[in-house]
Formats: sequence, structure tokens, C-alpha cells
Amino acid sequence: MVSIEDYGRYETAWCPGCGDFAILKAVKEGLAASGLEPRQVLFVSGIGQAAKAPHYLNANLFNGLHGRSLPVATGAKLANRSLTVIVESGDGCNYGEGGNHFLAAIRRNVDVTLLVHNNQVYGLTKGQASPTSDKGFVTKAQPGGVLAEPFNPISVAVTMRAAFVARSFSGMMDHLAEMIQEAISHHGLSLVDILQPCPSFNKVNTFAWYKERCYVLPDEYDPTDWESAMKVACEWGDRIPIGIIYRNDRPAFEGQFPVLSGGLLVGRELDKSALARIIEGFA
Ligand SMILES: Cc1ncc(C[n+]2csc(CCOP(=O)(O)OP(=O)(O)O)c2C)c(N)n1
Ligand code: SF4
Ligand SMILES: [Mg+2]
Repeated sequence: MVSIEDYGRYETAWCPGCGDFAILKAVKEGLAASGLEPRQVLFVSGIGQAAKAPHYLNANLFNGLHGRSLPVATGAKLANRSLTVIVESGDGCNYGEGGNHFLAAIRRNVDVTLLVHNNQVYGLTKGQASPTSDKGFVTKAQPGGVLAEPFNPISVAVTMRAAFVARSFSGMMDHLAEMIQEAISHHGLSLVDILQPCPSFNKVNTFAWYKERCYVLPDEYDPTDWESAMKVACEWGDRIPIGIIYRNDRPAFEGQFPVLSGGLLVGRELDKSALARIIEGFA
């Protein structure tokens, strides 16, 4: 049986009170509850405080460029479908610099779990606004307050009929671990947007601010009903819904490549004569 101890314990470099600690623990719990051993899991992350999270557990890791995790994760999943592939990074990384990859990954529906630590700020670079910062949010770089409307990742994902769309909060560990487990078991692009305080650089959206507003969707809520999901996805402000907001059974990207039906790409011999013919075609 897999336990969270299999995922190890490491010294971290986060500020006291940061929501990242709870997310790290919930990720380990979600993996252990899924019965996955570290060797079966590949994390792909970018740059940021959130992107450091997979440095602090035992598993395979590709840490690449800011915003570019999803293309790497897509390639890894196509090459080796036996891996559980998890992208873990921040709101800036996934919705800002990586925004276009977010849209492409939803359209393709590659079987990847996407965990976004959403603190509504650029934490690592000391507090500039991110795409999810609320309008009016004051920072050193935006002293007059943010003028743009915030990006709502949940409503965008539901609009595009992403395979699995959930939201949780770092202050609700059991709920978060359950959402992560559900996302891992869902076949297709599975987003968990995780609200988390950044006590150093976001003095507005604090632990108390989220705690006061987050409510768990009732048991009778049906996440397969797209129209209800659209309404729930747009809720933000005094009340913030938490839970599985939308899910469907769209076929995953990697199942649609005839070339992949003959076994894992990583396990195949290179056909040098076929490669030579392709190269000659460009001569
Ligand atoms: C292409 C590129 N643009 C900008 C940066 C600088 N940069 C590094 S981390 C970061 C912000 C990270 O914010 P977020 O993804 O929200 O993670 P957090 O630190 O808040 O967890 C930025 C702008 C970079 N490394 N690469
Ligand atoms: S800057 Fe914010 S997000 Fe980064 S470790 Fe500190 S509290 Fe956490
Ligand atoms: Mg952030």
C-alpha cells in the first residue's frame, strides 16, 4: 500500500503561512489515495513559488520554462501513456505566460491533471498582478490598481467543455486531496484551480477572505449538466463555489492517434530506414 511517506519530506523555501504547504500535503495524500507509486508519476512544472512544489516530493519531474508546462506534459503523455502526468504551477504560469497552452490543452483533451496554485498574484517575483488578480488590486507595479477584468479559469474551461473542472481551497485539505484524487482518475484534461493565500504579497485575498466565501457545492449538484455548470462557473465574489463544477467523458487526445495503438512510443525500436526516408524527403 502506498502512503504519503513514500513521497518523502523535504525542506521547503516558502514563507510562513503560505498556502503552498497545505497544497503539497494534499497532493501527496491524493497520490497515495490513488495508489500511485512515485515511479508511476511525472510532474511537469514551470517557474514560480507554486512551480517549486514538485521539488519537495519523490516522483519524476521535468521543471521547464515559465508557462510552458502543458506542451511538455502533452509530449510526455503521448510518448508514455503509462505515466500519470501532473502539471503543477501557478496562476501566472498557467493562465498568463502559459495562457495559450491552457486553451490548446483543453481543446486537445490530453489526459493530464492540471493543478494550479491560484494566489491571484505573482508571488516569486514579489507581488505584481497576475491574470486572476481582482480589478482594483494595488501592487508596487500597479499603484493605481489593476484596470483589467480578472481571468476566470473555471468559466473559460467550462465554456470550452474541458473534461474535468474543479475548484478547491488550500484551507480545506480533505476536500482538496479528494479533488486531486478525482482529477487524477478522470481520463482527459483535468483542471483543479486551487485558491491559496500568499500572505507576503496578497494582503486582500487572505486565508480569512477565502474561508469566509468558499462554499462546497451541495450533493444534489450535477456536474454533468453544462448549463448549470456555466452559472456556477461565473460565481465569484461574496460566494465562491468549491467542488467538481463540470465533467464529461470526451475521448482523450492520445486515444485518437492510430500510431499510438501499437504500444508505448518509448518502448519501440527506432526504425532507422523509415527515418532516413523522411529525411531524404526534405533533400
Ligand atoms: C517567460 C518568462 N516571463 C517571466 C518570468 C519571470 N517570472 C518568474 S516566476 C513569475 C511569476 C510567477 O507567478 P505564479 O505563476 O502565479 O506563481 P507564484 O510564484 O505566485 O506561485 C514570473 C513573472 C520568467 N521566468 N519567464
Ligand atoms: S511569496 Fe507568497 S506564494 Fe511565495 S512562498 Fe511567500 S507566501 Fe507563498
Ligand atoms: Mg501566483
